[in-house]
Parts: sequence; structure tokens; C-alpha cells
Amino acid sequence: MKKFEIIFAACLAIALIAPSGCSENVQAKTTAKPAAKDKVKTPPKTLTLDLPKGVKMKLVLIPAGEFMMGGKFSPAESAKKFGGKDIHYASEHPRHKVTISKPFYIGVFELTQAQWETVMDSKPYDGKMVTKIGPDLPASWMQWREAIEYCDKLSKKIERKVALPTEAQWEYACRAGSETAFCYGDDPKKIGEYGWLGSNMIDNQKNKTYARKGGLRKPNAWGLYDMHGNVWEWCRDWYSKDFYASGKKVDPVCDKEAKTVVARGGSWYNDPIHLRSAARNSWTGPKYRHYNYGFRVIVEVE
Ligand SMILES: [Ca+2]
Repeated sequence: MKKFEIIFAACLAIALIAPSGCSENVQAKTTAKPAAKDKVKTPPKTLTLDLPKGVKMKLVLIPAGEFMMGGKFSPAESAKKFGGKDIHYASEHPRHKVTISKPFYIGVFELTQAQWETVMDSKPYDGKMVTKIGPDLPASWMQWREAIEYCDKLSKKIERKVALPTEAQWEYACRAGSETAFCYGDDPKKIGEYGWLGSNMIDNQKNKTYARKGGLRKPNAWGLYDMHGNVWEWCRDWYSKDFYASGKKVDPVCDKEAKTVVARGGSWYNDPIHLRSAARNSWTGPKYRHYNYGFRVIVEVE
């Protein structure tokens, strides 16, 4: 028997005995229904992981949904607005609708050195050029495969599935509902408010440029910091320039081995062109390591 039939039958039965009591009883029934709904588990909006040695990691819930992946402007328009040549933007097309079918947690900040060391017991950035050392500074200088190894090790330690974001998850999280070149709009002159890039290093001296602590610039609408700039962020996908045309459109990930892998978001060394939400780093191989490459993790919702 459907809900309204139950309610109707109850009203009818009560009306026969005490007509004035009907609405009150219906009210009692309808207010009882949400209690059953409450039993459906809603994931918390934030997640704090307890890593070994008292180190924490803050993540935020990204809802499932659809978004337009890729560049909003044609390659020719992008070249006019942001510089470079048309060919630099070709892999951001065709722009296409992508479905992210499941919610997931993603790091609020790029992975820090403390978070790296407590899992990997190593310091790949130690003693390296233009790299500042400190527990809250981004971990860098790891290869793509080592970033995956980090995720696998952390998964075992915390008994939850930890991974690099797919390229689609990364862009979805970076856009946070926006369809513009950057999470706030299209104006490259404002990018310094949201990210560290070549033109806004505070000291602007060769020996004082380095990746900065997370959270010093504005977050995007979903509360994520440094999606634009600071360090490039490794994604799970192998790079394919044709993937937007040929790949699947629900939870896409390019797992076909290629010469290079995907990194996103640009870095403190780069110009605004590379910090755009749609920009794809196509030139780094899986064994590459450098001062401006790091990552952030995602954690599956249980
Ligand atoms: Ca970044």
C-alpha cells in the first residue's frame, strides 16, 4: 500500500470516530517519516585523517555531479586571451559533459612534507634547489609513481581507499561549479589572488622563490586552496591528447600507458596560461621529478 493510501485510510478510520482529530494524526504520521530518512547515511562534509605520528590531513567532500570539461574558448580565442599558440590549447577540446557519479573527498591543500614523511619515511625534496623545507610546505620532487605509492601505503595504514584524483575529478574540483578559465572568472590579471605563480612570488628573487605553505591565497568555491598554481598536481591518468574525443564520459580515466602522465593546475614557476582550470600538462613522464611538482589525494566515500 502506498504512503498516501495509508494516510488516507488512517484519516478515514479516525474521521469515523473523531473527525476533529484527523489532521493531527496525519501530522503525526508525516512527521514520523523523516525519521526513516535520517537512517540514510549522509557523508560528513569534511574529513580529517589521522596519519602516523600525530600528523593530520584535512579533506572536503566533493558532491557527485556533471560539469563541462575542457576549454570554454576556442584555441584561437585562448591564444589571444592567454598567450601562446593555438596548438597549445588543442588538447582541451572538444569541451564535453562529464559525469562524476560518486562523491569523494579531496585534500583541502596540496600534500605537505609532514604528510609525506610520516607515510614514506623519506624526504625527496631535502637539499634540493629552490625548495623550502618545513612540515607545512608542499611535498615535491617525487615521481608520479611515487605519488601513487604514497596513496597505496596510506590506504593500507588508514584502511580506506586513497588515490590520486583522476584528471576529470581534479578539473571538476578545481572548477567548483565555474565554467570560466579560472575558478573565479576569466581575467588572468586576478590569478595572483588565488594562486602562486611566476609573477607573484613575494620576494621575486631567484634565490627566494619556492612553493608556499597552503592556504595563503583565496580558496575556490568548494574550499580548496592552490588548485591554481604553487605546485603542479599529479593526476591518476596517463596523458592522451585525444582522450576528450574518444574516452568515456562517466568517471573517465585514461589508464592506457603512454609516454607522459597528467599533471594539473600549474605552479609557482608558471604563467597564467598553465594555471587555467582546463590546462593539461602533457610533457612530463612518469619518472620526472622537479621542485614544482606535488599532488593532493582523494579518499573514497565509505
Ligand atoms: Ca597546485
